[in-house]
Amino acid sequence: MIFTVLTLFPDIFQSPLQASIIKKASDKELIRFNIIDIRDFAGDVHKTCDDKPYGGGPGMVMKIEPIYRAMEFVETTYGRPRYVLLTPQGRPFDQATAERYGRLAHICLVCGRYEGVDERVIDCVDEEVSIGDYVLSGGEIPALVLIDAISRIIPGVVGNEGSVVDESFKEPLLEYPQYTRPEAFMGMEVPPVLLSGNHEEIRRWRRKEAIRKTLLKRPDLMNRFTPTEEDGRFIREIMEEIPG
Ligand code: 6GU
Repeated sequence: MIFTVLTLFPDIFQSPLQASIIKKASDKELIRFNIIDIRDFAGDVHKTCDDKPYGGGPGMVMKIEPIYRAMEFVETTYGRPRYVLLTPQGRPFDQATAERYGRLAHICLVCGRYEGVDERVIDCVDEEVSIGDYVLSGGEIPALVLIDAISRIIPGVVGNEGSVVDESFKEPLLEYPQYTRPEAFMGMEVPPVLLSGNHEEIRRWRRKEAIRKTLLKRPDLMNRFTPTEEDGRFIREIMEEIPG
């Protein structure tokens, strides 16, 4: 899969894409990055990419022309990708969206700046995405968030294929608690069931604790959860275990 990024700050992408899972995946050519500096497509000697808003008001607006020229360049080189503009006005990014993007051959992430882009850019892209309801200075960090979430869905990117399935929000539960050595640290002990070697008991414990964590920390996720008969028993047990 190809990730093209259109940005005024290509430097932001250097280290995050050269470490860990993403680095390994691009070494294996499972993913490929094409970080394009929008400024290279500015028409004037000053390489102007933003300007004052028509009608007045504070802040600067990203100009359409350099972005449009960069898109033309992308299309002559690779054909038309799916264009996604990163903006706080976009649809909230979630795991289902990551999975949909993971099936694309080529996605082009257009990084807007917080103050905004010329509205006509929005008409040129396929969709607008936000990563949450808070203010960031630009779409660069959101683009990296998408790249990470999408990459790990691509077969072969995450070493252990099983761990991808387990972490997936397909089952809208938080992960069960994990422990590793030592068995006891500063008086804090690993739950004995995990040392028992009884795989069925471990499975049941993990399932119940995943449900407990979700109920306590992210009760909103329970709306998308269809409990099995066993899950229903766990939920009732957890409710009875809560004091008061
Ligand atoms: Cl995609 N862009 C900006 N500038 N701020 C954001 C965002 C995107 N998502 C959340 N906040």
